[in-house]
Amino acid sequence: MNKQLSIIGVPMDLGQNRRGVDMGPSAIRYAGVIERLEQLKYDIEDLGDLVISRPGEEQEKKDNLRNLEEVREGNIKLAEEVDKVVSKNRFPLVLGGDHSIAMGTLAGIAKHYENLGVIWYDAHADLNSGETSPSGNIHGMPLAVSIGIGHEKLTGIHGYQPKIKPENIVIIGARSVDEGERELIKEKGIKVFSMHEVDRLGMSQVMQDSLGYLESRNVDGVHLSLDLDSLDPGEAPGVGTPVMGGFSYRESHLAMEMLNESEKITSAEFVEVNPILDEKNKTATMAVGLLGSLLGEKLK
Ligand code: B3U
Ligand code: MN
Ligand code: MN
Repeated sequence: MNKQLSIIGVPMDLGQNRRGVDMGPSAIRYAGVIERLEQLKYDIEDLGDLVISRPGEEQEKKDNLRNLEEVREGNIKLAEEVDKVVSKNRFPLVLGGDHSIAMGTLAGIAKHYENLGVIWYDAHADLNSGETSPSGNIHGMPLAVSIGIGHEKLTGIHGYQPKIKPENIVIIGARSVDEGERELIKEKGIKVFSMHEVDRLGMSQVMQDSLGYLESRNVDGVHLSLDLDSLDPGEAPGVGTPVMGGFSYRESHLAMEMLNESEKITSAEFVEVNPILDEKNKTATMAVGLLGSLLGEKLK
């Protein structure tokens, strides 16, 4: 694991329609992220939080894309920041914010790799576009945008597209997938470990298979995009779109520990922490604990 790590907070809540997820980076900082990673002997550069502009009075939803201009603008800034971090050979750790910020994170990272792999740890597939989305919320679209599907103002962020190949993606934990997303998964042959597979195989096997799959694709880096709604709402209640039947604390720690052992992860983002919907900062505390395991905390 690259011990030079840079943190970027992204107080973005415009990719969906519940306020509060913009406070995610503060909540994660308050839960002690810096101290936790310093204990693991990381050299940390905290780049603070990006400035995300507020939308006008009217919540615009042209083309079924809520707050398109503001979400685009925030992601352009994020892509530039992340790009600089990777150029300095540092590990980018992005703290959200809603999941729309994965568009900017991946835009900044992927140009540094020939064949980037992505692990999408989420209750959702985030493979919608304005045409298929039931909500018009851009946080349900970043994975589609990153493979080049969606509005040009999003797919074109940071001046190139696509960012990643559909065959280099592994989705883990999906249990709420829309019709258009199912079709896209089938059409593009995207690898998905739904909760069904996790229940049948166990998390250990799923992680082993996920890493094996990415290795067979000859990826030269792996980005982890972790949406806290992948966890069960009982364990992580502070998220905008909770879905029953999610991962336990233990399963998720095991997953993070196995990713750490693999030494394959080259960047990460933790998203969708909403302290307003949370109970005593439980979800941010969960995020910090999982980050600890991802970045090398061990008992022995
Ligand atoms: N698939 C639904 C719901 C959703 C996606 N991502 C989250 N919720 N967090 C949609 O609106 O696209
Ligand atoms: Mn998501
Ligand atoms: Mn989700």
